[in-house]
Amino acid sequence: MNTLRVAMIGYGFMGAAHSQGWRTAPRVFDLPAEPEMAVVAGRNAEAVAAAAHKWGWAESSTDWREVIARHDIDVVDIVTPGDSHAEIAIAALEAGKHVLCEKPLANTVAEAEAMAEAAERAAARGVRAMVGFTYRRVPAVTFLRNLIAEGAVGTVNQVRASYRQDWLVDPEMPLAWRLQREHSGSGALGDIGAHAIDLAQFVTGLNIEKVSGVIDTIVKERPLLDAGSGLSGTAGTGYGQVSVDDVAIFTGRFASGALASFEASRFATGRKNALQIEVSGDRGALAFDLEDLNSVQFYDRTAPADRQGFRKILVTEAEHPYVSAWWPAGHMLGYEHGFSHQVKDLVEGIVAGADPHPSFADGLRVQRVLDAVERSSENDSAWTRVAVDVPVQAG
Ligand code: SOE
Repeated sequence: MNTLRVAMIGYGFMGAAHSQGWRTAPRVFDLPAEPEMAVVAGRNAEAVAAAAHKWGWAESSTDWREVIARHDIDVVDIVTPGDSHAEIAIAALEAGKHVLCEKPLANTVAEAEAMAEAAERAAARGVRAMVGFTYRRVPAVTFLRNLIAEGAVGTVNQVRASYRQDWLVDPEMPLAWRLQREHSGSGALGDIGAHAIDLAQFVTGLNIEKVSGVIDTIVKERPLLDAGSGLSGTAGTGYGQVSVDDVAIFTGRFASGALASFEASRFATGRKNALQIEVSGDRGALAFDLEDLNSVQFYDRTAPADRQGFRKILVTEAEHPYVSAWWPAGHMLGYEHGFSHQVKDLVEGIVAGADPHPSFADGLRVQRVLDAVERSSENDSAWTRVAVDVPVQAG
């Protein structure tokens, strides 16, 4: 069994989630290569050493450039804030390392374009690249996509996609990096709106061609971080400017002509992690809610009139995507399982010599939609075209 020695750059919330995926995937799936958790890199020597010990990485480092240059590293997994994605990913690809990069791909279209070009050059040398829109790998999401591809809803007329959280409703939540444009690129729009955009394009196989939207910042100043908070952002006393959006609301028009409505909010009081999508067609409809992630709701217009109604399909059968490797029917999966599925698909793609979805081209496509929403909001919510059509790669 050949091995794939992995280096993870970053060690925050996504570092914990990705580590769980690297640890668990080889214990659950019969992978064609064995990932080895070789080293995790971060800026604070003591903190990253503690993370390495806790999560099962063999070593820790404070120098990501040195890690990427090592000949004994095959894969680089980037879980840092978006302002370092481009520099790290391009250096890793040019060093011949396969790359998994967290979403959104970058903080700007220019960075995402450079990353997609680097990935294209690297692919010619057999080097793979993938962006971490992990919700594609919730079994219910892949199942929903497969049903749509089989024609279960018929022609897609409308899509409603939203991602609603409420962790910023408290005005005293401190000014962490996700609230600072120089680190995160945008706020709710890029952080969680990117998931809603990718989900809508992935499950329908359709490209968003133009958007009309508005973004807004509700709380414009927040307390600076306490020096010892351990959170990443600006420490100090007093308050600092929030430089990103709290809410993004926009309409999208697919190239097919179908219309979509989107919402990304960190002020949806009571909604904790509600990524939701509903796809409406002429033969039926399908819906998914991350807060009920083991099921889909299906409405079949072709059923006899007295039996039509949204019905819940529990996506826990062995026949459902990814499920057969886990537990018997009805034993449920959780948020963390998508990260094991992500590792499985990445390792299989590397060994097969095929870019696993979503590619950096898919990530660039999402970045262009994010950019178009911001330009629309700056232009009185005028319809704004998404810069370039990049085919949504079949997953
Ligand atoms: C925001 O709080 C966040 O952690 C996003 O950054 C993740 O991408 C999303 O999956 C969960 O919420």
